[in-house]
Amino acid sequence: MLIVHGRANSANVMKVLWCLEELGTPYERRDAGMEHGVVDTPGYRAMNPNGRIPTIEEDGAIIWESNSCMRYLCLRAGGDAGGLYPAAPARRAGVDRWMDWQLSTLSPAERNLFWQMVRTPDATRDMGLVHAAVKSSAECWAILDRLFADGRPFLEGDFTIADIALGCFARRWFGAEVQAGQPAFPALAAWYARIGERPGFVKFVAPKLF
Ligand SMILES: N[C@@H](CCC(=O)N[C@@H](CS)C(=O)NCC(=O)O)C(=O)O
Repeated sequence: MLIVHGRANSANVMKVLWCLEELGTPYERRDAGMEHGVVDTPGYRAMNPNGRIPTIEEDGAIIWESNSCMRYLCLRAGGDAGGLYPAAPARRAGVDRWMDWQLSTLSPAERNLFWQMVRTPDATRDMGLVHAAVKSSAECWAILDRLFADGRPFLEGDFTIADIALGCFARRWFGAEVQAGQPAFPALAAWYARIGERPGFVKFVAPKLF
């Protein structure tokens, strides 16, 4: 049985759970991280020396880094994983670049928006950090808003794991929990509504952020 280690309210774990749902792959999830602990135990560190979540464990294979986890799930499904991870080099690289961009560019830009608005008590919230994060992440989301203005339904045309990776962080941008003067991005919002119809999003990403 494939095991996913990680609490379900982590955006990076959500990616993996949504991907598993798209693939129809059976799995077991075990809580780890934050109030659940586990990540600092020697056993967990032996699997994932970063002490971060998610980690996937299957038949001796250990995979961490959420985007690598999704790639693994698609590769083990075979072919192009029902279109989730296209096989043609240029199309696959097109998907990969958005996943790398999410990790390297979008997430650091957006991080304080989520942490300050959702995980920091009102009394200690630093609105300066919130506004800086709105500004820096708006620059990222504006790139996607311009991309979707050409009418494409998903990032690379058809729905792929790049939409999952970005969709989990779009949840923070559009979430009622983090409204803090963000600009409206109509083409981006239309994409967000499209991915919002997918059962994996409804089940794992749509619930209230905490
Ligand atoms: N780049 C990593 C980031 C992993 C990460 O930072 N995960 C967070 C949760 S989203 C974490 O482990 N937080 C510590 C904890 O939950 O104890 C990935 O994409 O998997």
